[in-house]
Amino acid sequence: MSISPKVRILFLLIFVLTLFYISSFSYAGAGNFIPEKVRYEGKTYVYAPFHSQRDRVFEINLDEEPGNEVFISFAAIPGRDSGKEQFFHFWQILDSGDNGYEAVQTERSRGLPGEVYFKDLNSDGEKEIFVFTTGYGQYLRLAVYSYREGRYVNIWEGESICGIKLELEATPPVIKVASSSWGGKVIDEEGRQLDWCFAAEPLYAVYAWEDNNFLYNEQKSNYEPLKSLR
Ligand SMILES: [Ca+2]
Ligand SMILES: [Ca+2]
Repeated sequence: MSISPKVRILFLLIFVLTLFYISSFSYAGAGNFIPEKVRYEGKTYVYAPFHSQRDRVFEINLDEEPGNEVFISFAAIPGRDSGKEQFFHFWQILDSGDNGYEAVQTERSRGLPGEVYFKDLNSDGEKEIFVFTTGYGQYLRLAVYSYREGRYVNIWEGESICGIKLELEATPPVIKVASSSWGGKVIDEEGRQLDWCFAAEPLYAVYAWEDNNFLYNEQKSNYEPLKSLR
């Protein structure tokens, strides 16, 4: 029995499309650590590959047990029945189990994670995690997570449109939240006194590592944030 060329082309087409279908669903981002789906607070979110350039994967030993854990962050959209195109940002900690790496903690983050740092500040053997995110309007946000009683909890969070400095090597480690120096007097190159200019050094509210958290430090600061932000 001979197969007509049209049928052959049809079978070839079905074969190629099947391969394409399988590959498009098995793609799971950087190093295959980024999941295709994530469950968070009872809802399913689907990985959004159009934001893959901002995926983050850090293989790092977070605790004192040998072997790396994996910290990942990525964007995902609500399951297809939500009818919304809104997307959310998540980070996860993966630990190696019997079936390879599995998520042991999933958190939704405000804004897209950028730089992430890890350092054990309270010497309990579990590294603290420092996640910088960018939000709408160029806001830079820093969230600090510490391992407390079995999971990472958010112990400090701050944001600023003027920047945030994280100085983990300082003694004690500090976070400096910048604020525009609106009332600052600035002397320009020709000796004129200006009320404010873009080149002025911003003011800083400084939070120093003390009592297992970053606490507002009046002596180190030249700017006092609202009490609700301390
Ligand atoms: Ca480990
Ligand atoms: Ca620690």
